[in-house]
Formats: sequence, C-alpha cells, structure tokens
Amino acid sequence: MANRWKNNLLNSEITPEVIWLNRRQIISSALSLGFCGTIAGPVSAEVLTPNSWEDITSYNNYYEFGTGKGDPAANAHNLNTEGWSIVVDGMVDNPGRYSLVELLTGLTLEERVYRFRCVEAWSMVVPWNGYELKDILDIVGVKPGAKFVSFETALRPDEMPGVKYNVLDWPYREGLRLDEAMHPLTLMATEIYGKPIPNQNGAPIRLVVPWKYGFKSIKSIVRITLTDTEPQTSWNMSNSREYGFYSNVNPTVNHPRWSQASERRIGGGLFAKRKPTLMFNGYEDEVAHLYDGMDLAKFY
Ligand SMILES: Nc1nc2c(c(=O)[nH]1)N[C@H]1C(S)=C(S)[C@@H](COP(=O)(O)O)O[C@H]1N2
Ligand SMILES: [Mo]
Repeated sequence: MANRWKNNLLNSEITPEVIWLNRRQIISSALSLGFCGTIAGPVSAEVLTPNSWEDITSYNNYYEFGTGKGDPAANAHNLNTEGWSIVVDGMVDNPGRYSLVELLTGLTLEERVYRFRCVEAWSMVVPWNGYELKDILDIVGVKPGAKFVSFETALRPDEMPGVKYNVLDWPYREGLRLDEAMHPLTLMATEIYGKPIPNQNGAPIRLVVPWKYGFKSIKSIVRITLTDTEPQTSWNMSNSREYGFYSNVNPTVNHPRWSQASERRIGGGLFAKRKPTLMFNGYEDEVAHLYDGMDLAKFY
C-alpha cells in the first residue's frame, strides 16, 4: 500500500531528455498493461486497475461548466487552452507571466523528470502524468517567509457557461501550505492515461494532491501566488463548516452530512462493495509527519 505512489518511470537510468521526447510512448506502453502497479518496483506492490477513460472523462466536477456531473464533458470543449500561461506572483524571486512551455521546460535536464503516478482517490483510480509542483516552485524561487501557495482557475465567461451562476465565488481558488506544496506527491498534472488532460478534467494543467479530497485538485490553473497568510479557498468560502482548508482524507472526521469512513469506487456499479477509507487516502507513511501535533478535527 505504502508503495503505490512510488511508480515513477525510470528516471536517473535514462537520459531525462529521452524520457521527455518519448514520454507518450513510454507511458502508454506501461499503461497498456492496464495496471498501475510499481513499474520497476517490488512485485509485491499493490496493483490497481485504473477506471476507464469513459468513467474519468464523463463524470466530472468543474462548476465553471455547470454543476451537473455531465456538464463539464458537454461544455468544456469551449475552453481554449492554446498558448496557456500562468502568472506567478507574491513571495517569489522571479514573479511574472510564464508560458506553460517555459514553466515546464525551464527545468534543467537533471530536474526534468516526467512523473507517472497512479492515484487512487476520490473514488476513482486515475493514471496521472505531470511535474512535481516543487520543480515549478524551484524555478520561480520561493522567498523565505512564504508559508502558503494559492491557485486560481481561469475565469472566462465567454467560454465557461457556469460562471454566470454564483454557485461559487469566482475565480475558483485553492491553497496548500508550502510544505504540502513541496511534497514529492504533489503533482501538477498535464496528462491522463498518457494523453493530454481533457478539458473537463482540467486542461492544460491541474493540481493533484493524492492525500486530500477531490476539491483540492484545482483545474486549468492560471495563477499561483506565494503568501505568508492562509489563502482563501472556494469551497471553504462557500461552506466553511463542511470544507476546511486542509481537506485531508480522514475517515475519523465526518463530513457534517455524511460519514467518510467508507467509499465506493465509481464504475464499480451501484452494488460495488464499499471499502474503508484510509487515513490520508493510504499515504499515511508519506505525509502524516506534515501534521504532527495538529488537531486534525480542528484543522479539517
Ligand atoms: N476550477 C475548478 N476546479 C475543480 C472543481 C471545479 O468546480 N472548478 N471541482 C473540484 C472537485 S469538487 C473535484 S471532485 C475534482 C474533480 O476532478 P475530476 O473531474 O478530474 O474527477 O475537481 C476539482 N477541481
Ligand atoms: Mo469533489
């Protein structure tokens, strides 16, 4: 279980540039097995079967395109992801507007390791590809004193039919504490199943934080800000009793309206067996230390 995230593609053994150039083939050949076990790791590692492409791309939450689970798949083709850029500001050495290409290829050869992680989260098993957020933060240089990272989604009324409704306070916002953001599990994902992320899943770049609830995975990011105070997050602003800043998967802290002690896999059918939700979504060994001494019922 503890090994299930350590499924990076071979990195140091292969010239990173070769991985970069051939990443689609490398990843798709690994995925053609249909499993997300450790690719070069111990045979005993848990092997997960990813949800189907259909499950992953047709049942989404992306309120900018509507609040129905099918709305994003129906409407998100309107989002123009060409020439995407991200503004990085706040407590950084090199603030500015970075094209996606600049951000993702500004890494040195040594750093430019394309990560593959199969994440079992939010009732789906999704094979993500992307970069560690840390790699990107290192490029822009985090100033001493910065303690949090906040993120914003694009706000484009012409392309996003859902933003005319005030269901959330737009733009969609999320945040992480800096140590969470720097954790190697925290991914800025650009691909699913070795293919570019479909718009409804957050193209061209979205956050994946495997030990937190789904709403932390902010989509189509256009702004990253380093701050010394805890940033506001959309779900906390809309309902602070139900959605806290931390949002760690924690079966011992119930959502006010339902139990979080067990979950059922999407695509497994209505009668799929519920299984117990794991602390930190099964990543306890990797992340529990970040919260040492904190009362997680208070900081939920
Ligand atoms: N910009 C934006 N990001 C968002 C959301 C949203 O409404 N807008 N919904 C969140 C929620 S509640 C979930 S569960 C996940 C769903 O990601 P998926 O559609 O890839 O499964 O996206 C998150 N990111
Ligand atoms: Mo969600």
